[in-house]
Amino acid sequence: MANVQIIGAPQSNYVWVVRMACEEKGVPYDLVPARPHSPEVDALHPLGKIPGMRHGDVALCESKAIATYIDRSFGGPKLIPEDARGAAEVEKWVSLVNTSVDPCMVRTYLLNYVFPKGADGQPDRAAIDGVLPNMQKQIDLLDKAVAATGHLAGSGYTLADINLMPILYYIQRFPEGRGMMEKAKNLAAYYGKHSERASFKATIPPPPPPRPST
Ligand SMILES: N[C@@H](CCC(=O)N[C@@H](CS)C(=O)NCC(=O)O)C(=O)O
Repeated sequence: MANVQIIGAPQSNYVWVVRMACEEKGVPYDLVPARPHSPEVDALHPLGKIPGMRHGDVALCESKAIATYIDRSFGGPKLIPEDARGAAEVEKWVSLVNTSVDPCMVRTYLLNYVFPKGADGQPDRAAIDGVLPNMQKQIDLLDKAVAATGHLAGSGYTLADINLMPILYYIQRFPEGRGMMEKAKNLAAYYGKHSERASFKATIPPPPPPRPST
């Protein structure tokens, strides 16, 4: 059968997640660059979001569904444990990150820097400042969550960790996120360790967002 196709822009944190899932399992894949709401993406996602995936006659959207399909269809290390409790722990963290952390840290904090909408094309300071207390709260809870095992779920590297790593990468491109990460000792150690994984290094998106001086 032809390779898995991952459809989307490599800069998307969710595209990055499914690429890392392939890399961790040793699944060959072709990245098909495509923007949200382009015809090839609209054909896969009812809301035009990335990533999409094609594999033979399987067409999918939504990063969690794609990563689960890859995990179950191929050999290699399990990204979602087989036991009910282990799988539920991973599900819990993917859900928490996708419904709370991503809206705060990516959709609000990061995108205000990357796609500035303030006066004179500058980042909207009020929007950024407004999200910082919530972001700090989330950094604190993540710092606590990884303290015991160095992982979000159980004691191994799972989809829960894969799903968080791109977000931690991106927030450190900007001053407040970098400052929060520096102070969150457990989370900083977690990021430092897992960013050394081959799956992470092989999928770092080109080019990184600019790093404004502090
Ligand atoms: N729940 C989706 C979220 C995907 C998502 O939000 N992708 C972003 C890029 S990181 C996107 O396509 N945004 C365009 C839009 O929302 O219109 C998933 O897990 O795949």
